Amino acid sequence: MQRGKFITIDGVEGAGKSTQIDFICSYLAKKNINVILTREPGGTKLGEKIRELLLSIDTKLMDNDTELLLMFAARNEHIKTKIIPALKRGDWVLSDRFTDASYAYQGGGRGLSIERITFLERWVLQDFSPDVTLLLDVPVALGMLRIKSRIRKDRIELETNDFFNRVRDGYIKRSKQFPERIKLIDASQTLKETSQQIKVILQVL
Ligand code: T5A
Repeated sequence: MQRGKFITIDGVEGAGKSTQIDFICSYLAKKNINVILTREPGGTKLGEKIRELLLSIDTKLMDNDTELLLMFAARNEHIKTKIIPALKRGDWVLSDRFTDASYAYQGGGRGLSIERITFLERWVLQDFSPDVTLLLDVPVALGMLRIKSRIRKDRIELETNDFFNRVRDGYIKRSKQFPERIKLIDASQTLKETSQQIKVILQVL
């Protein structure tokens, strides 16, 4: 049985991940590829409970280290009980966000030490990594404009534009560090143009 491919999609708020996920799923379905759609934080029963804690505005004053550890606790469960078993079955897995988000949000946004994040990454992932990461890049102001009409914002969405600019810088830094895996996509283009950039990447996977 051939191992499935692991694709992750990431980016700042309002970059258009959810919208492009629909495109990717239908593209892969046309190729008769069975894809499991999942997300982080979350993706498992336990992980979804951790997601609630992480995103609820009731936990506004969460310590930054607690936030990082909860992200990795959910990720550990996600990888071991869902992602790796699916890949071993030969299914493809598409995750809405993954470890790069911890580097961008907790590293870039919160200013936590990159060494500490790398330590957790090695502990939880060992040598496991996505086959490809689609990084949807959009100026923060445009992303915010796209989600402006949302009535209820989660704990992280309530952060400042300065925070999200640091997150964006964190993602760009990651893409320069891992240019083979992380594909930078200009998501400020129209939906169709953005999908076209993604299609070109999927065609050679
Ligand atoms: N987090 C996560 C961490 O801090 N650390 C971690 O390790 C991890 C894994 C999770 C939160 O957790 C944080 C990051 C996040 O803050 P989430 O569920 O991923 O949250 O949710 P969001 O990032 O908030 O995702 P959004 O749903 O807000 O953004 P999307 O999915 O990028 O945007 P989408 O597709 O809903 O699009 C937003 C709007 O823009 C329009 C769409 O139609 C929609 O209305 N749009 C476009 N309009 C014009 N042109 C385009 N090209 C467009 N693309 C989308």
